[in-house]
Amino acid sequence: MKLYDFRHAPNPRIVRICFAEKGIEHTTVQVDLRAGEQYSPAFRAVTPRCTVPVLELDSGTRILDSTAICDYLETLCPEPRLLGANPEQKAVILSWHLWNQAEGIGAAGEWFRNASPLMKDRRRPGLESWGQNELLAKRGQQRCMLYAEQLEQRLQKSAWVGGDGFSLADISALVAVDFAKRMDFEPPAALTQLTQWHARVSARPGSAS
Ligand SMILES: N[C@@H](CCC(=O)N[C@@H](CS)C(=O)NCC(=O)O)C(=O)O
Repeated sequence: MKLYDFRHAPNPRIVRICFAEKGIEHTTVQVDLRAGEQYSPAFRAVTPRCTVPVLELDSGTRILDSTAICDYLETLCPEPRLLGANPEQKAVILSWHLWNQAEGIGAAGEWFRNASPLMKDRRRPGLESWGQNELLAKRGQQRCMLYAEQLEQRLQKSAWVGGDGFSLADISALVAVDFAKRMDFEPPAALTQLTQWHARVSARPGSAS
C-alpha cells in the first residue's frame, strides 16, 4: 500500500495516525503542497482532485478521501477498533468525525487559506485559482473559537469525542485543534475538559505521526 501524503497538512495526518494506531505497514510518498506538486501531471494522474491523502492499494485501486481510507483500514485490520464495535457506535463516531472535519479542520482551513501568504490565490484546493478574502479569514478564526467551545461541551458529557473509548473522532478532533493552534489559536484555559482531553490524546504514540 502506498500513501500519498504531505506531512504538514491536516487530512493526511488523520490517516497517518490511523496507520500508526493499527501498526499497518505501508510506504509513503510526500506530495509537497507548498511547492505545488499536487498540480503536477504525475499527481493529477493519481487524482484529478489534486488533494492528499490518497491511498493506492497493491491492486492499483486508489482511495481519494481520508474518511474512506480510515474506513478501509478499519475493515482490513479491525483491531484496535477506531470505528466502534457495532453499527450504532460507528454511526456516532462518524457523526463526530465528520463534524470535526467540517467545523474544526474546515474553520482552521478557512482561516489559513484566506490569511496565509503561502495560500495566495489558493482559497480552495484544486486547479482553479481563488483569491483570498479577509472576511473569510476572520470568519474562519471566529469559527475556530466556536468549534472549541462546542468540543468542550461534548467533552463535558463524554470523556472521548466519539463515545466510550478512543476513536477516529478523537483523532480528527486532535488534528483540528492542532491545525488551529498552528494559526496561533489557543483554546481558552476555561475550556478545561478540552485541555485535559488534548493532553491525553497528544500523549498517545500514534499522535506524533
Ligand atoms: N475530503 C478530503 C479533503 C482533502 C484535502 O482537502 N486535502 C488538502 C490537505 S489537508 C489538500 O490536499 N489540499 C491541496 C491544496 O491545498 O492545494 C479528505 O478528507 O481527504
